[in-house]
Amino acid sequence: MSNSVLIINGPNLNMLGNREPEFYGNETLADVEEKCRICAKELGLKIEFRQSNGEGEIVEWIQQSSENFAAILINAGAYTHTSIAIHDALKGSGLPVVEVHLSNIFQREDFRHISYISCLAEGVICGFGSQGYVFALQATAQLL
Ligand code: CA2
Repeated sequence: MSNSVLIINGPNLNMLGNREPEFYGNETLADVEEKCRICAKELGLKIEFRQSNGEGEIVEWIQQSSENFAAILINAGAYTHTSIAIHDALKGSGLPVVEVHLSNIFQREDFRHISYISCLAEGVICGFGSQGYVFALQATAQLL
């Protein structure tokens, strides 16, 4: 448990590889998961990799996370920019949080410049595509 990381992917990330490769690359979410599994093994971490399009489901996962995980790595997708519920759940979990985004949200529309997660995250990685998940796992390993 002390080396277990919950990786949460939010809405539409199940569509990766299908559209908008200029922002999100050509890899599918399964490819990103595989990359994380290889990296986690090297780092001695256990991962649980999940995706949901539902805000409530993500909140429930976070509420239950402290029982089984030592840290949360999250790409909350568009909920990053809207969800006080996910913010509150993350805060309540008491776990260290690392925020990741495939695209550089600061090069994009103004509404993507706001994150309700960044203020409680240990750190934020964005703009490096799927490699950002690897950087985020490395950072998480350091934190743990
Ligand atoms: O850059 C990121 O990782 C984002 O979290 C991705 C979200 C976006 O809303 C955030 O602002 C930044 C979008 C998830 C992927 O959406 C897709 C939609 C259609 C096709 C492929 C992916």
